[in-house]
Amino acid sequence: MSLADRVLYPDFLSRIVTADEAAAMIPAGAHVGMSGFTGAGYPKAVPQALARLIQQQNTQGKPFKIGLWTGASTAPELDGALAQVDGIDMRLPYQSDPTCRKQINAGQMQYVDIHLSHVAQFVWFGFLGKLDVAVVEVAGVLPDGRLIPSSSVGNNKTWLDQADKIILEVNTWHNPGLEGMHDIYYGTDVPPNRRPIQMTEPHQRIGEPYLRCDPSRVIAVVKTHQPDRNSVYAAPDDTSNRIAGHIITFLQQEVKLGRLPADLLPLQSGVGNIANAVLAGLNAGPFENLTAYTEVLQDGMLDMLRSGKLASASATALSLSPAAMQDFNDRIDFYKERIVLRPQEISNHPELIRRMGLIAMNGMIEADIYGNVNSTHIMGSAIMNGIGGSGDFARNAYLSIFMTPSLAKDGAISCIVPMASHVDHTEHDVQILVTEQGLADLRGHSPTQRAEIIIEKCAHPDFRPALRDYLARARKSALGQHTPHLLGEALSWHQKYVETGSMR
Ligand code: 0RQ
Repeated sequence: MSLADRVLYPDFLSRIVTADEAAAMIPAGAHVGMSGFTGAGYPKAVPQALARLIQQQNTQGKPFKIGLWTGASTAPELDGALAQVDGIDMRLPYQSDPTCRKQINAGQMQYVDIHLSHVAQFVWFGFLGKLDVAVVEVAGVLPDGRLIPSSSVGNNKTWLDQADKIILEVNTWHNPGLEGMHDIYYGTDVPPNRRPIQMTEPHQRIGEPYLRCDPSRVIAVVKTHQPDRNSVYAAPDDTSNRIAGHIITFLQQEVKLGRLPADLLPLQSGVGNIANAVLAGLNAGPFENLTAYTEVLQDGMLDMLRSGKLASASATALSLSPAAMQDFNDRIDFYKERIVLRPQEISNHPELIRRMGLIAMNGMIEADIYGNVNSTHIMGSAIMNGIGGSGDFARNAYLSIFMTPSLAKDGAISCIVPMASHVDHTEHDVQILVTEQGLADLRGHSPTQRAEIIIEKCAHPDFRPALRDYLARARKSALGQHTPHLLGEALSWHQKYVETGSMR
């Protein structure tokens, strides 16, 4: 399909340029808002052209860096390409790229890890400074200049509204059938002008299918024809199946107790292999007519939509394997009736999450015996990915579940530790912890009661004696007995790992 079939706004035809020409319009030091969320809907040609330009400038001794803002993680063509040429000064709000991660952890790139629902409002409030350029991938342009979003929405509405200059990447690889799947809400405002968001059901449409765009700020239109990153998920293994099993048994009990309806409440499922495996478990499980109000649609969600277990799903982005992407394209009309893609400020909105009463299920790196959860840092100092939307959901959900295998790195690390080496979700936001060993229901329990439950239900048997011993000694000698800790020892497991490569 040619670009002229996708760009129906006549004025834009004269603004079609190569990716290199478009990249040359981005000045050094600019704040650049790019589309992209969990490897979907990110610009592909312009960032790579910008990386080439930056490399050229660097070899001439002219350092060139940008501030890079996105929806969430992107892909090697964006984060990877720009990080490899040392072209990112400041990155926000979420990344999962190996080169970025390396640079951040080497102290060579500044990284501001922000709740994903906060990004748009931070920009309107002016907390992040002025947005100079938006580079946004779209699936097409309507005759009146409005834009058909592609495989993610993320912060694109905000970038288009706020940026001085706009570069559009029109990706002809995307299925034209995407048109109509999105719901872009234009009713948000800044305090004191905020009004309630009138949504009560996950599948409800409250906006319009297109992104608005002031054509006078569009400085370039670039063609791409490339698929998204589309990474493969690991097949569920014994550990993830056991985690899924514990969650399903727990949800069944909650239904029996009358604390959940038979078709549950809208599901939110985080990123990663474990989260995807839990969806596979739910697909084989007893619940029917489920809904999802989540951030990312993974393979597992498509499987559930096809089987009919899931009636509908709302998200801000797709994050599919190549096979699932193919299926999505083959049955786009089926999926379009059941999927709504929204801006991340709406998919992750605390007001809506609280009102609809979500069941939030997110991965974690470690939890401590009192239920504080670390989702982002290895050994308290090295970033893994970022908090993403996990905090938006965990604090406001009806049920907030965190899950992990009980061991990491071939058993060298216990994911249940005396004190978390970094805290993203405090004990107040964590209701349920799950490992393959079992499920700890922490609701209504004091810190010491929680510690006993977490150690017995979630810790690996190899590490239980040492955790019991720590708790027992802390109960004898800690300054306070509300949350007893041995301060000189609380992080010694991490220190031992740093020094010896094992917590054992
Ligand atoms: O590293 O691949 O180098 O071995 O962490 O761990 O077990 O593969 O788990 O893919 O589910 O990711 C928390 C990172 C889990 C993810 C996290 C190492 C482990 C491996 C990954 P290797 P697994 P998952 C909405 C929700 C924050 C954002 C979020 C995440 C790697 O879920 O980024 O929730 N969450 N967003 O070896 C040292 C430990 C470890 C450890 C695991 N205790 N110590 N290393 N690892 N536990 C979506 C968005 O917001 C976009």
